[in-house]
Amino acid sequence: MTAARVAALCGGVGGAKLADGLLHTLPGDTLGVIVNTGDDFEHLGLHVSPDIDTVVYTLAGLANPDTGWGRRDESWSFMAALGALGGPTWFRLGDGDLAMHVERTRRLAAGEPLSAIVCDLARRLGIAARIVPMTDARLRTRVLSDEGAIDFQDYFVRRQCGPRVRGIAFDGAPACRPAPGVNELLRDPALGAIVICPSNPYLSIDPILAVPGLRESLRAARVPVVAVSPLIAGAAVKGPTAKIMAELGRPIGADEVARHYDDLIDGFVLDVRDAALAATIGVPVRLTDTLMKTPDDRRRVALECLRLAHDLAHGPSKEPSNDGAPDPSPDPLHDRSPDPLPDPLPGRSHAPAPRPDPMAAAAPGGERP
Ligand code: FO1
Repeated sequence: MTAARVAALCGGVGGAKLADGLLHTLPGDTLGVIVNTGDDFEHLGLHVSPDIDTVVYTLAGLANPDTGWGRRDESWSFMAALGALGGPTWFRLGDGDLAMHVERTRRLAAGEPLSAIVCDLARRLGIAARIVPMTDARLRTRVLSDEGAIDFQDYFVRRQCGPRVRGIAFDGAPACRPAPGVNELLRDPALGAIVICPSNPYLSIDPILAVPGLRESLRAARVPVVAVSPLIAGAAVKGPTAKIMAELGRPIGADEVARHYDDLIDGFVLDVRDAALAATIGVPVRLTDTLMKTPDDRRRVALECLRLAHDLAHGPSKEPSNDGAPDPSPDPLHDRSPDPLPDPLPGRSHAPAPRPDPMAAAAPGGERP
């Protein structure tokens, strides 16, 4: 069987953990990660790309295990010195992390596109996956709150997600194009699956989908698109997903997240604690413990995504899910009732044409071959 490529759409901490699980489950250089840059901002004269850096540090094994963002074994001399001078310290840049922002800013000022810089820095840090910013252009997420429009990092870090959210805007989106590499990943003939990581759907995945053409590329992909729930029993593992759902007047639950991706996904990975919701989700569901505390957890969730994608493309595999629960979708390709997609994409998910198998050469629970 061909070892298929997998493309993942990813935000910060939670998404990066699954990307790491995929990296350590898939063979060789078969993973591509399309990352949100709506959180990027200019701070202290530097271009900061928080989600890109979280993914880079996580896949390089350099991430701070306590925060999920920034670098492990970090020192904070710069922040202390800046604070002593009366400079802004609400957004903490560690000494090692600072090098990333300085170097990226230098290369951007010299005219290199963000995608080329990220690709090179990831290679230098020994990352086998392809990490691609969603766009090289300027798209900025802004939170429309009861206190007015707030820049993303002001909302998320400085205001600790306090203001009540009325809506979310993606400034600059209409003028953006997908970065080089994005469409190549999504249209790769060797692609076997697309995974939407358990990132905040409104703040982290929607900005990616707001890049013109990207949603259409996803819908046109002739491979299964599977999403992983960022909610467990109505609560986010980290971050304000549930709070934002409440403030936007949406029901709070994993089933609502699946509905949010309604026109895009062919399958959904749901936490075992939410098993009762499975019947209300309009696409085949795979149950597992989605909490990713350890590297094994990351690989387990990754494997469940790949198994679901495999089943969607080729029919159910014989392997049981890790939680031992019966497969809730014994024949997912013929079990979509009612079909949530008008299926504008003839052949998608149901295409008889052989596809690369995302399970081929996956390393269940083991190290990368
Ligand atoms: N998040 C915080 O909550 N506080 C910080 O001081 C902070 C600094 C920071 C520095 C570099 C970086 O790449 C990320 C950083 N983050 C910080 C995380 C980040 O701003 C958010 O988690 C994401 O934008 C949301 O995904």
